[in-house]
Amino acid sequence: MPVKYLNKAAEAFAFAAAPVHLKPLSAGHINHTFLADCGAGNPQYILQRINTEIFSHPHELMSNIKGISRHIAHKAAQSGGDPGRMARTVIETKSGEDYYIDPDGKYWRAFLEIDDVVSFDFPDSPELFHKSAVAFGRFFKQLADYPVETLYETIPDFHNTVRRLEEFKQVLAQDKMGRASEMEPEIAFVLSVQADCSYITDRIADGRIPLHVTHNDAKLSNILMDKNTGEGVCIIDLDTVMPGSILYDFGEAVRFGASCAKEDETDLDRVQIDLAMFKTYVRGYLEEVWDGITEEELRGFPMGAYLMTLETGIRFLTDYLNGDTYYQVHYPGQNRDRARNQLKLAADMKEKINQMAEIVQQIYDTVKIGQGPCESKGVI
Ligand code: GN1
Ligand code: MG
Repeated sequence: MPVKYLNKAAEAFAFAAAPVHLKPLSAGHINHTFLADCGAGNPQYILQRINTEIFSHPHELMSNIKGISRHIAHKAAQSGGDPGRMARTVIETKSGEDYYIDPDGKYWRAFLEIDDVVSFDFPDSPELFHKSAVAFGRFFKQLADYPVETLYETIPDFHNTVRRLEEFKQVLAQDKMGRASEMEPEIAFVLSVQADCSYITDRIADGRIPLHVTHNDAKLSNILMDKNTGEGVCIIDLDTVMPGSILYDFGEAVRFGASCAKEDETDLDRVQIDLAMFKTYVRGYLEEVWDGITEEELRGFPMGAYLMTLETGIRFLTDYLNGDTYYQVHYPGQNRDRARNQLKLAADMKEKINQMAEIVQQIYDTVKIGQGPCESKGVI
């Protein structure tokens, strides 16, 4: 379906030249995204219509994104990197605003497109996945001294798994689409593991787990990687950067990238945690963050992976029961398939949680002995 006012929005931004082509990009379940091609010799831009049903305060959203992007650009410059590639550049409208409001009241924004990068929906190799872990580890470190209290909570309780469970129960009680009978095994699974949901929230509440600046949607597909070297260049999709736990980011990355199958795979026999890939991610991530985390956080890594997967499964299931009002679906039943996939993965992680814990501890000890990256120190 054509997106209304796309051309008008494209005209509103201070691009180097008028776009000659606006290409829809399929990435993401939430916003509508386009690549604005401004012709040979000119930069390209990302033009996005913000989903204000979900992000109801776009000015706060843009304030967060500008703040952290400037911070990352500064850190990149300090370490001799190219800030224009390593941080998101927000493009203002011709009248100097961070966003354009179309005649229907919809909000649009634009970013400079970064050249010679690719992103992946699935890690083709352990090397790639390792690089993605390093990229997210760096992101965490770069923002470690960012004033967390200045960030707006763009979606309150975003990773509050207990709240997500409550919402699920409310929607289930209504069963307004009559879909609950079709999802009985999945519903039974969620109800059987509900006591697990408070693992992170309890620890945040009593101070055992600290809040940091976290990405909160730290999946592989949200990293732009250099086409030639494969190194992580820039972390994107900064809408949910908020105060959060490192377990959210570690968990999201594992949920998405350490599964044997993609998030929408319908052959559930293929959906399970790949412990070798899990180990790869743990290694890359700990090589960066090992000296900036507490013992309690380290111990929580396997639960973080399991809970982010369970939470995502609960969210897809809730949306399916509720008539697909949150996530964009490309075919009827996609949220049902996504829910089955994620809940199967969560069940598999729960079974393997002790093995995951052993891997985390072993890698931590190894990284600590080597005081950083394992390979360069000859440790692994
Ligand atoms: C959504 O923006 P996108 O499509 O990358 C969602 C994440 C989910 C993810 C599932 C704001 O991410 O929380 O983990 O789908 N983002 C929002 O792939 O709800
Ligand atoms: Mg997102």
